[in-house]
Amino acid sequence: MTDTINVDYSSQIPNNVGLHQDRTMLRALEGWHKGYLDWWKEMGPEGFQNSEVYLRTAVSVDPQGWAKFGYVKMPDYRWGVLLAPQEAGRKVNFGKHKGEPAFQDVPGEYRSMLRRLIVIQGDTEPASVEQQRHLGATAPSLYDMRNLFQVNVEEGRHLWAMVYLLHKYFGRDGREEADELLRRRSGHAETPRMLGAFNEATPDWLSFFMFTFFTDRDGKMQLESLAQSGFDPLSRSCRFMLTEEAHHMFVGETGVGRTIQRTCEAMKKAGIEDPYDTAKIRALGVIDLPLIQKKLNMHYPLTLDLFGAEISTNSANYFNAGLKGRFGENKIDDDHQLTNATYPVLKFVDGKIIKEDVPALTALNMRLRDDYTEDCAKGVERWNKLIEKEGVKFRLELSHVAFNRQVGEFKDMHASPKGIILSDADWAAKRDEYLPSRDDLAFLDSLMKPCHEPGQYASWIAAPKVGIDNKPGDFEYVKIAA
Ligand code: BYC
Repeated sequence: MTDTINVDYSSQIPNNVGLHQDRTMLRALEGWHKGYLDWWKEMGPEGFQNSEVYLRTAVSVDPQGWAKFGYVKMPDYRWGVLLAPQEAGRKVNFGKHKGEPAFQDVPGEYRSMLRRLIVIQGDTEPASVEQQRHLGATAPSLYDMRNLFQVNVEEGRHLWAMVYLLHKYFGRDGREEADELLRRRSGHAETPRMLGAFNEATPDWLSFFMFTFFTDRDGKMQLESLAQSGFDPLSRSCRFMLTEEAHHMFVGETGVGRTIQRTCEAMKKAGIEDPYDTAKIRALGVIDLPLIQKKLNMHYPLTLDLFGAEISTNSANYFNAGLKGRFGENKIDDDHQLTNATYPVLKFVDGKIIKEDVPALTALNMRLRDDYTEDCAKGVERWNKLIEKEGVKFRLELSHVAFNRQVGEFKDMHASPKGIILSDADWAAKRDEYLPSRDDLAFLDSLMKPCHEPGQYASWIAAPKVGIDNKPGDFEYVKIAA
């Protein structure tokens, strides 16, 4: 019988889905594994592939103890296929099949829709690894380097999770899609990744932290919605992925938080009160708060774009079919079919931003985006608390949803971060006040010097409050020369 809690490590692909009982499937996945390792070597973290990294590996799907920590060389990481245990009697909880038993196989009529959702989700995972591949060389500490690699190997595992679904449930075209996931490349002119934000560069560590705060949080929202899926294997995959995702957002939130902390402390020590006295602040080797705001202004809208158009028949179809629900679907008190419900959507009409009620079924992207914004705002407030505590007069803010958008209602207009509509000329004149300028990026680049001594941190970032797995401050998280 398949043990669905503990992971079988006897085959090349650790799993709790009984792969040893399905030789054909195991062979197909082993074939894909070769291509995956080639991709990892070519597009995964640059350098450090022979270093011993103190990583956690999922060994069980039991929430009480699912991971173990130990030194691993990244190419030897055991990327497994792990699904949360099946819930007996689970039903489809929303859409037109509400109340029917959850789908254990792919419903024929929804095959292409479901495949598309799985492929889009899968595509983001290797994309992020590709985006972050150069960062090891400029890690501000061994602690941060280890966190980067942890995030990378787990995104690799999330790719595995989607590839398993494609192989298991979509036959030949699923296998072809799985191969394509290894062929596309972030930022490539001919074969780019599927969604906008995943083709952007991650040139420095502040970008990495902003990405893991903002974009991994989109991951959380999308995975939460897919975890509601009536297609049970997708739901079970996403539920387990969410367990790992929490650490990624922690890396982002504490990474930006530690950057803020260091800046405020350095300002205080130097007797600088004005947060806009950027020349003096930068001379201290720390990142001024207005530049942190500009980076936020860059990453938040890029991530808002990942929610798709405000009004989307695709999202209505996913919901009706019972394939993708809302954030916290099972906790929402309504008919879960949205028969007569409406939802307020922001639109750009006749040169003005207006709010309009539309059928809730078509506004599901907008609703998820609103839930996302609420979650982001709480994190930004936690950063503001740090600044306040240090006595610096500055507040970070989320930009208006109309600011700097490439997808949806606001893609063909310009607005300031406060939501004031701007002419093209005004935008061109003000752009560098809102977003990192060339000089800002050159300054950030100048700070990106590696710091590889255990317990030491680059000038611009504070040490973490606690170590990973409660390790002491001078723990050697990466044995670089191993
Ligand atoms: N870039 O009807 P619409 C994560 C396309 S992150 C380029 O609004 P829909 C992670 C769209 O494909 C989470 N194109 O689309 C984080 C469509 O094209 P077609 C990833 C875009 O389907 C960090 C057209 O525009 N998971 O896990 O309602 C590290 C019309 O759009 C974009 C998911 O996203 C874009 N940003 O909404 C690692 C979940 N947006 O059909 C990992 C699965 C839209 O006209 N995906 N388009 O050719 C979905 O649920 C939906 O596909 C989307 C888009 C929410 C992405």
